[in-house]
Amino acid sequence: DANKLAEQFQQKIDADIKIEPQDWMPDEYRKTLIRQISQHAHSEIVGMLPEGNWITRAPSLRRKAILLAKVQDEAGHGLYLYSAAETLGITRDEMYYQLHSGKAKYSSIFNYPTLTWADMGAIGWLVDGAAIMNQVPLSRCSYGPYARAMVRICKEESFHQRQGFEILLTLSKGNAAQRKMCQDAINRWWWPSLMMFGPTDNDSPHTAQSMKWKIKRFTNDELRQKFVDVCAEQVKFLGMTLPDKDLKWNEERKHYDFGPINWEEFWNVVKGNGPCNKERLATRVQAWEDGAWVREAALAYEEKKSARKYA
Ligand code: FAQ
Repeated sequence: DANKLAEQFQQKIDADIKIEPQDWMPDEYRKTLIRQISQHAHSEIVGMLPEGNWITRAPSLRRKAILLAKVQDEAGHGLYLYSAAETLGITRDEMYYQLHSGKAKYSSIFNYPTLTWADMGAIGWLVDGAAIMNQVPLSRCSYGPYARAMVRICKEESFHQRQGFEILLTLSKGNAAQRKMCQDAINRWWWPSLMMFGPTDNDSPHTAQSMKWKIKRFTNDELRQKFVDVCAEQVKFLGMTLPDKDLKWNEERKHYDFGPINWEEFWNVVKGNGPCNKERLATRVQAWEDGAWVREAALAYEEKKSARKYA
């Protein structure tokens, strides 16, 4: 019966046995994964837009080629993740519909503008840095297809993170204007990056259950703290600072203390009222509509081909 199945399911999870698409799973487990994986996929797709803004304005051919490759990687991650979500019984069209109609969430971070070239560095260092901190544990999550997708994605994210740090390192050794640009980008991206980890554990409705199911291996606050600890050290190599007067090593906790996060700003962005929410969504919808003829042509070609086969 249902209770017995649920019990056996939890035993598998406790024994670190992966759950695969054909296995029995509780409805809520399936729903949670569809929610998280589709949001993650949407984030990769919308996440191409802030950087896409700089492809035509990259300062050199080398920088342009690297940025183009990075943005292409993100498209790949999105498609990979949509495939993982499809194994749970949702169609890609349904997920696209959810995104384009504004119903689906995607990471708050991609609703901020990219004002200067230094933002490409800050996104790589901080946004990809935060993404890796969150995604490495996901490669051990209980759902097989999601865990396996994370392995390759994390390898590529590590490269993205380094390229971002290298952009900032170059700027940090430049002239006064370049150093100022570098610090300004760090100042603007720091707090939104901390918000990527989600609300504090007390305000996170999904964390407790997702930890039990080993979808999450660490809580939002645990991952955020690890990220702060890493960045507080890395920023020293740039000779820059993080915009937090309360950032201070706590010898007792063996962690950095940090200042309060503006949760009002966070929820405001999540609800659709961030600086670029409307622009991002409109750009995605436009791209979808502009691509309609390609999808139609591909379908027509496929139909012709299969008609020929059976004629
Ligand atoms: N933005 O109870 P929790 C990338 C929502 S990296 C918007 O804590 P959960 C790579 C949450 O969905 C970015 N919404 O939820 C890249 C929930 O709403 P719901 C993507 C947020 O799921 C780099 C509600 O708040 N990474 O794309 C955010 O247990 C550079 C309550 O929250 C992933 O998606 C937020 N920041 O924990 C690309 C990683 N935080 O669904 C381009 C996978 C929370 O009830 C350039 N996801 N919410 O309506 C996760 O690990 C989790 O879903 C969390 C949230 C940790 C994000």
